[in-house]
Amino acid sequence: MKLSLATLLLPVTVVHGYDVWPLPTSYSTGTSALSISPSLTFNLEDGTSSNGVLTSAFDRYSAAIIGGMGCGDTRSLLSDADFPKASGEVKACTVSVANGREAPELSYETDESYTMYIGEDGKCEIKAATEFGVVHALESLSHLAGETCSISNAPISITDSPRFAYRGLMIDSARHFLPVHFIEHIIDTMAASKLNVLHWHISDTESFPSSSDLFPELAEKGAYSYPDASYSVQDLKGIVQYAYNRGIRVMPEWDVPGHGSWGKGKPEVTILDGACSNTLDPTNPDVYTFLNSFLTEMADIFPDANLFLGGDEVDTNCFDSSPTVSKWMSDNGIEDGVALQSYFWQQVTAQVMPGLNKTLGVWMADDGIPYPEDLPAGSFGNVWMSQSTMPTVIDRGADVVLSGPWYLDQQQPGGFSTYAIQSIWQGMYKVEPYEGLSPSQQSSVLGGEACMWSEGVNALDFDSIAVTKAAAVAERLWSEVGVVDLEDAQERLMEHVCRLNMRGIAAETIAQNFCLSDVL
Ligand code: CP6
Repeated sequence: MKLSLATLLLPVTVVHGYDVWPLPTSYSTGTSALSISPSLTFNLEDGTSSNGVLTSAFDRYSAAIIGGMGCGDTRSLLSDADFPKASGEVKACTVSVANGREAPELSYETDESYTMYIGEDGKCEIKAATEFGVVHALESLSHLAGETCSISNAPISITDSPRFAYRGLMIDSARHFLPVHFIEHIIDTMAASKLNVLHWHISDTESFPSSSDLFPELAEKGAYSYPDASYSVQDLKGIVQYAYNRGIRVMPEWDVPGHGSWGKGKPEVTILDGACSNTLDPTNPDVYTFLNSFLTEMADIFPDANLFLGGDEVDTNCFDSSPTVSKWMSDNGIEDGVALQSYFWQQVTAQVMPGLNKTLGVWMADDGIPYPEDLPAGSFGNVWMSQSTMPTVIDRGADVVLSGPWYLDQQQPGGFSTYAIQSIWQGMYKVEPYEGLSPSQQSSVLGGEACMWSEGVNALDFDSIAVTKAAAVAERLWSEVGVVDLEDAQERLMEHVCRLNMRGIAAETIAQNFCLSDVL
């Protein structure tokens, strides 16, 4: 969506007083207005060395801030009355990174904190421990600058860092294919709300879009359409790099042993004589050597420390309906399908994970399957059903990520009193990940994740269904525990939605207001 500037000749009232979403840890503002120079630059302080993350962030954000309305030529489109009298001009921001690195690492240990000061005279200073803190600071600056290339509330002093290190969005490219440029767009929407883990549910029963050099037949035969609806190895690497430059980790998921479409390209590893052709055969030793080879190749493409392998919703009838699997189970003293899943995960732990050097993540349902006891020490469970199962999962030995309350695609049938989005975003915003946990249990919570299952969603309705709600979750995971005032959040979220809309992101609006995107 390309927004035209010419329509700003319309008599619009430019609203000043932009806030930052999610709300920073500590945030003080004044009442002085500043203009932002159309030649705004970012200058590295002596001793801070430049690298790709910083230079690409400077390019993006100077373009976003200056390319916003009200700078240079476009400023003349607005009337002077739209700008409070500026007490100074922001011409340059000095940026310093305490622990600058050539290729900074993105992990739970990454220090994402930053401070930013903008004085009444236009002085601008950004300080961060790592390059990714600078990325967050620049995002915040772009919020403060709004769409008018000016700042209304100097002096501004921000000290900011996230509450949780894992702030995820899950996307599903198996039910509907999501083109590469659209995944980059999703990454932009994540950066706008400081989400930092893209959990990519790449494949499922419906399709297998990711390519592999070792096993090309997986995508050739498993994609909805090959190569059009597939990701080349180069595409996968490009998405990882795109996300990295924005401080976002990409955690890939190939769901096993169920929820798969391995059978289209490699039928020999699936259950061939049972009811479920989408299910890997846990009794076949070749399955583990195959997974090891495939995942070793993928580990190189996706450098993230986490690897997600699903484990959810295996129908035990998939095993019972197969004569060969049933016979193997009785020969080997494995009582039922639940015990066979335990066996599967024990083999993955013994044969697949060693050498990959990855932390394993799985979905953990209310029944606890896959059991933490069957997984490598240090594995984590994504709690996708009831939040009340968190203490049980933690006590059984897993770290946890909470996603159950945050299923973005679960639209509810509505009544007449209010728009569904109101109750949905507020319900999601109110969730407290530590609820019901003792202090020691709390230390096992890595964070949370909003999930966009895509059976009923494609790239065209993705933004409107996911982005506003994901922004609400993002504030819960970034801001302090006490940031719970719904009225205050509503005001700021409306402004954030307007900001996203101005950027060409079709986030769902939450209440009546005027946004410049309406007249563009
Ligand atoms: N696909 C996969 C899904 C779901 C899961 N795994 C799912 C189940 C219930 C709801 C929403 C999504 N569609 N592979 C469960 C983690 Cl309500």
